[in-house]
Amino acid sequence: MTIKENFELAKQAYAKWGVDVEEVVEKLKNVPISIHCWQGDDVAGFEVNQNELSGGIDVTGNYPGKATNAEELRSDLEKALSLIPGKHRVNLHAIYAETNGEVVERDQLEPKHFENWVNWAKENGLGLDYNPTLFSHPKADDGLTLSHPNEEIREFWINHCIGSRKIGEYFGRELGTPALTNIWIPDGYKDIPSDRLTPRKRLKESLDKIFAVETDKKYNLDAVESKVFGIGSESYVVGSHEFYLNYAMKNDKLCLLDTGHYHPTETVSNKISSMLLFSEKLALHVSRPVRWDSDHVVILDDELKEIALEIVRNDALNRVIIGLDFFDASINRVAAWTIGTRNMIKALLYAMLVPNEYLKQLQEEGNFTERLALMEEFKTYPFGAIWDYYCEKIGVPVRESWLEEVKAYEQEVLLKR
Ligand code: RNT
Ligand code: ZN
Repeated sequence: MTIKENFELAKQAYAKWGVDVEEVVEKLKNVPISIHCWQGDDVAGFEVNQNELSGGIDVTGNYPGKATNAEELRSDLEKALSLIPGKHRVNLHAIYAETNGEVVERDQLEPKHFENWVNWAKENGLGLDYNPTLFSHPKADDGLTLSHPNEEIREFWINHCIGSRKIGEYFGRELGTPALTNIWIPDGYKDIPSDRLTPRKRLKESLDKIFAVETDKKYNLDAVESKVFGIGSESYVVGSHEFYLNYAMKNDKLCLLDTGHYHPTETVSNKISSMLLFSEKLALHVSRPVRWDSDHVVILDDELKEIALEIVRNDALNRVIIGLDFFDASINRVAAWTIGTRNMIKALLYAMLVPNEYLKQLQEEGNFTERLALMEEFKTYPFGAIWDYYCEKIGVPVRESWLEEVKAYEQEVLLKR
């Protein structure tokens, strides 16, 4: 049976439940995923004076072939993008600036240092997102940045964040799609603090200064990302969930929820509906924590499907900005991007193929037997046939055939580095 024949059969199975598969496929094409550039080089960046990765995050593995400069990283991204259906975005960090061998301090970075990225994004029809980098830097060595007791250090990072928002605005203006500029800081303490309030007060003041500078919302959207703990900040993180949730609500900023940044039995899928009731937009870092915030490659697990279902069934595809955040150096990095991003898209497709309105109705009627029965049955509906058809229609490799391309790229490009 051909992919098309399989698709036709599957289409009938879904049509029985009122799901218009052709419509779903058209809709899915327009959902962008923000692909994080940092999977390609283990969050190293290309600063002239490169610092070791810090901030309580860690990349393990030494798979050969990581990108060592911006051209290599773009080439690797292009390879991955050619294997991923749809039009997407690339998420950059300040450490990916191109300064022509010149040392440029982070608070001095300007749009011109990202010109190559912007030209490349234009050529490839991509949107860009951005992040100031408040780690892997001598001024972050104390584990404190925007909440540091030393005013000079705080000022440095405040200026970096202001400059970053201007770079985000530049991306948005050039590319005709607003950039999400997301602030994540590592600030926290290894051991039990004697004062939780003062650092949070300083973080609040720093953020106020950062956002006092206006950027155009048409081009730049500001987000803040919370965390529960990091390596070396096990006992206390200044920018906790409650901190940023309140800050974002009061100051009209976006909350960014990273799926690895909550207590182990808490799920981001269960937070989305509450967030959507109180803010217009919400941002995600979809990741996969294994026992800790380990940033494993995203797989098509129950939580990923549940996140997708919450976005789709609440009609929030235009309100939830979906970004990825994982970094695995123990496998081929182009494959890591491809696997994780294809899975995110697969999860959205899966969610779009469920008769969500009918299932909602069952719940309203108190018919929990049928709700459970159908939710379980839909798990084995022929969604793979629709996925294969989608890949074929868009012109990316079907099923595992993308792997051959990654293997060839590894031989021809990655292993020669
Ligand atoms: C760290 C945060 C943050 C980083 C990236 C590199 O725990 O998740 O988003 O992973 O900014
Ligand atoms: Zn994150």
